[in-house]
Amino acid sequence: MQVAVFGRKDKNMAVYCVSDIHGDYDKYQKLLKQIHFSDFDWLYVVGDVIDRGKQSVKLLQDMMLRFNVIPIIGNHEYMAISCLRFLMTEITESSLKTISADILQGLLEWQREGGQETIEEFQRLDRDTQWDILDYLEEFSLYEEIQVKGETYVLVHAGLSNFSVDRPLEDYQLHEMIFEKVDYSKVYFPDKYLVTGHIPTRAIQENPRPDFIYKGNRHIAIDCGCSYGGRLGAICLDNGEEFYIE
Ligand SMILES: [Mn+2]
Repeated sequence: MQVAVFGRKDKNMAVYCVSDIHGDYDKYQKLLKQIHFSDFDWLYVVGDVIDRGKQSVKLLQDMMLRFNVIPIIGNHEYMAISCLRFLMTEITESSLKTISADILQGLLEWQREGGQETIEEFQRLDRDTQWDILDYLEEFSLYEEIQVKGETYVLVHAGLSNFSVDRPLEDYQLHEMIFEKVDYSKVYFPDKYLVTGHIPTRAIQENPRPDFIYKGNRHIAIDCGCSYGGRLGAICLDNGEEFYIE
């Protein structure tokens, strides 16, 4: 994957990261307003756009119209893709026979994790729009590596399982990047920052500020617990400024 380099062409542009919005369209819109998000800026959404909240589809539909909002896959998108792909195929006698235990298990798990709200919203769409949403989800990146003002950031939803500093990022499998939490007590890359969501910062032992962005050991953890009564947090990578929507 090519490393996007920012901060050279336009000194007014800024690069922001947010994660775990979980269908809270209103907080997302308030955030865009608070950061004065313009066509010169970039917003990386580091996974878990959907589920739990009531406006996941509305949120996706806004994101997909913006060339400068870059989505990275989270475990919730991964669950949704396999379930929606199944639900979109017509239920015929032959396909009913082929419902595997894996698919049923996947549907139950997605429902338990807050997928029901997303399914209900999805069902209200016409067929073409449903396919558009599914196509969009399938376009999410697995990770992004970017340079901002000379610093390098690796953006990945959950972490890097089976980590080795010499292992190229493109070598990691999906399940190694979206499920297991990172070890915040460990520095992964001595010369890069690891930007992750997935674990609300209130659950990070080393974090003195629950529900605020956590920085330490070259980690930047940005899930401020939006879907758990916390807040939506975002960081500007150009200057480290933090933004919060209550
Ligand atoms: Mn997650």
